[in-house]
Amino acid sequence: MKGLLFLSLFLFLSKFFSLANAKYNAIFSFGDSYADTGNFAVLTNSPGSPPYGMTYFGHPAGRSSDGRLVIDFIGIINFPLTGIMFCYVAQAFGLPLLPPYLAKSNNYNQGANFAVFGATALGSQNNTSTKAQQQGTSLDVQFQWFEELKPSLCNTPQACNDFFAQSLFFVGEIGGNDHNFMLMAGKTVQEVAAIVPKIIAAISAVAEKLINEGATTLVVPGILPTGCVPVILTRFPSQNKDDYEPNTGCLKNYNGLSSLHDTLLRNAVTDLRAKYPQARIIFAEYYQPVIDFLSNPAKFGFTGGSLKVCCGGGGPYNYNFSASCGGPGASACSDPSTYVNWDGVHMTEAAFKQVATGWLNGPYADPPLSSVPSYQLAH
Ligand SMILES: *[C@@H]1O[C@H](CO)[C@@H](O)[C@H](O)[C@H]1NC(C)=O
Ligand SMILES: *[C@@H]1O[C@H](CO)[C@@H](O)[C@H](O)[C@H]1NC(C)=O
Ligand SMILES: CC(=O)N[C@H]1CO[C@H](CO)[C@@H](O)[C@@H]1O
Repeated sequence: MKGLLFLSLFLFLSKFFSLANAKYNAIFSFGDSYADTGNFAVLTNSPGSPPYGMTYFGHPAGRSSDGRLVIDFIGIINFPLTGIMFCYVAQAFGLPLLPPYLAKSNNYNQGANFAVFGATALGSQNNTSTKAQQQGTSLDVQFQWFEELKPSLCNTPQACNDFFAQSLFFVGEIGGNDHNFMLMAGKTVQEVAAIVPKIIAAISAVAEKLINEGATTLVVPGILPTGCVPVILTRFPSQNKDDYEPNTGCLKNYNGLSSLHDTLLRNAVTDLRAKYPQARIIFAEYYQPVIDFLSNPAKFGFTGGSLKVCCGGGGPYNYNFSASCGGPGASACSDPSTYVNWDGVHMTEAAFKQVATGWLNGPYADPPLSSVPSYQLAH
């Protein structure tokens, strides 16, 4: 019964995403809570609290949303056969679709997720993001985990080259926490802007290391429009109407910071493409989809809430620093699929799904994933 259900779901999704050529043999993902499918849950020995996971899993499932993340949707369509099984197993046992590396599951032959809630792009050598440093989960650490895993995946340089040439790599979303932690700690937009080139250099360095390991297909996502994040809107309210974008209600100068990040990251991707012509590097966006959702929520089905969060504890954006989602004093809206934002920082499954579709078929990725030949053997 369940198997049948997921078979139909799969058939629906494959049609939906029109992915006839899904041929990657593995997915490797680096990033923060936007991509974490259970690593932080292992670190804290807890999958999270209800109502996280309420929409898809029916229980907290180590993800910062009510359901699946972008990587979950893309994972399903890229494993056409095992996707059914993964889905089924995931549903039955609360396991993630893409196994989190820290869970030390025995089999990472079809990929691993190194992303961790709270992770930053900058490592401990740069004292800007104290929270994630303490956690020891920054992007450079995640790359070390990849290196640790490698011997179990392939054992000669040629075998590794071949294996990674047929794999899909996600380098992010990462860097959003570097911005947010510094802003919340009291650094000004100008001060953070001065550190953005370092953040980009850290992301680009890991993408380059992966290419040198044999990766030929990489997705490098940008960050969210920080000025649209309910936590930032709540923490930095302005009396001046001009500080807000008229079409979205987001804070202009914080969005400017995110635009700077994305512009520099795009430039870094352009440089990598020039340096490594054999690599297909996709720049994927969170910025534009969020702006689109907020500019015209009804068009995307977000009739319940755009800037107002689904799961919160009151206040103008339903985000309350003393009553956040999963804790006392907060509760979820009745239909998360009609909201863009889940908990003040993260998106709902419904929003993630539309972002995933936009990465696969456009317009939110350059080039769209479905237009990239699924893999190319390295020489
Ligand atoms: C790193 O940052 C923390 C918190 O801002 C500060 O207390 C500490 O002195 C800093 N360490 C160095 C080496 O700058
Ligand atoms: C925020 O949460 C606290 C603790 O539950 C509550 O006392 C307060 O009224 C809430 N604020 C708003 C604006 O709802
Ligand atoms: C990862 C990263 O950005 N590291 C930098 C930290 O800061 C030092 C000194 O400014 C740089 O040399 C590193 O490249």
